[in-house]
Amino acid sequence: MADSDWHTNCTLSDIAQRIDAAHSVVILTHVKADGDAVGGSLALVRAIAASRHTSPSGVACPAEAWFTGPLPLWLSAVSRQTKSRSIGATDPLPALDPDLVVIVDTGSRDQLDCLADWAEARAERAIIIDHHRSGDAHLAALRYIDTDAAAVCQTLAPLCASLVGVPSPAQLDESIAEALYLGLATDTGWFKHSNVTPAVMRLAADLLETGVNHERLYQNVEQRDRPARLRLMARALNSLEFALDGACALMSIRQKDFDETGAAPQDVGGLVDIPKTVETVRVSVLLTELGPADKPTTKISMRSKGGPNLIDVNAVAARLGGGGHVQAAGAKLQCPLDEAKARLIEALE
Ligand SMILES: [Mn+2]
Repeated sequence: MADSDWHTNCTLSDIAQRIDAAHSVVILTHVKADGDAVGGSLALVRAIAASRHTSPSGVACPAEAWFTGPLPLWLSAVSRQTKSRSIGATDPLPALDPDLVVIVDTGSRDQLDCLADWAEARAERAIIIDHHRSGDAHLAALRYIDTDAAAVCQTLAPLCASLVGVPSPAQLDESIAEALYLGLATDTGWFKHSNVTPAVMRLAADLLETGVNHERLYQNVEQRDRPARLRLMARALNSLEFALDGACALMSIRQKDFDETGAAPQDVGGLVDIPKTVETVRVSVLLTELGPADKPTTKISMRSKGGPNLIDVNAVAARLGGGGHVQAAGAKLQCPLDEAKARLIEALE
């Protein structure tokens, strides 16, 4: 469900004022947080802590980030003990009732997972900061949505600077800058995608000025695979097939591939991009079979290559009840993998 009120209704300085006035702030983001979600959440907690002259890892820190679903394997390498919690579907909700909720990198009720009801009940004191094209506006009274931003961290950078009282992100503390750089780098495919603009590169340069170590961050985030992930990658590549005269690459991962390789759901991340190296491929699709066997669900991830023949995968995903961005989108279908594949090909055609 997305609504027509999905647009900006406040300024970043309104948001900074609300944050400054709050005694306690909880930052929420989408389930299965990625680099932008984690980076944006950590950057805000650190900036709020810095603005109050407290430690972002201390008990006195007035802000904390809450995550749901599986967390990235690299989280501990970037978290620096910044105040956060991971909340599972069966966990009791935290007793903390903050006076401000900031939702970053999503505005979709479904994406808030087990915190959806909790967040919805606090919409009057919630702020959404996002860059996605659709969302549930009723989740927050204040919304700042910039669909031109490559990453939510691009929007959060000037907000963080304003919170800590510096004129430019180049003057931020390196720990805040690293979190922002993480979001900017990962949402642009480490500065490869079409969303890389002069403003993205200028912000990246400003963040590097603070002492962010690009190579260490890249190693921490992108070069820490377990061997099981490569075994899963081999299964995915082995399933590779082409449709639409080679313009569409399809890979399938079935439940038994997870079982037999020992790979975890988060090991799937990034596999969908691999077939884009084939010249004829305009869209690459990964279908993942999710359990249980009696109620099969298939997750579809799509990535499209830029250029004159661009396929808008957000539009394809929308036809299947999903969404995302022009070049990266997905959907979840309540059907077996082979049926999902047929429906997808039909939608692509
Ligand atoms: Mn993002």
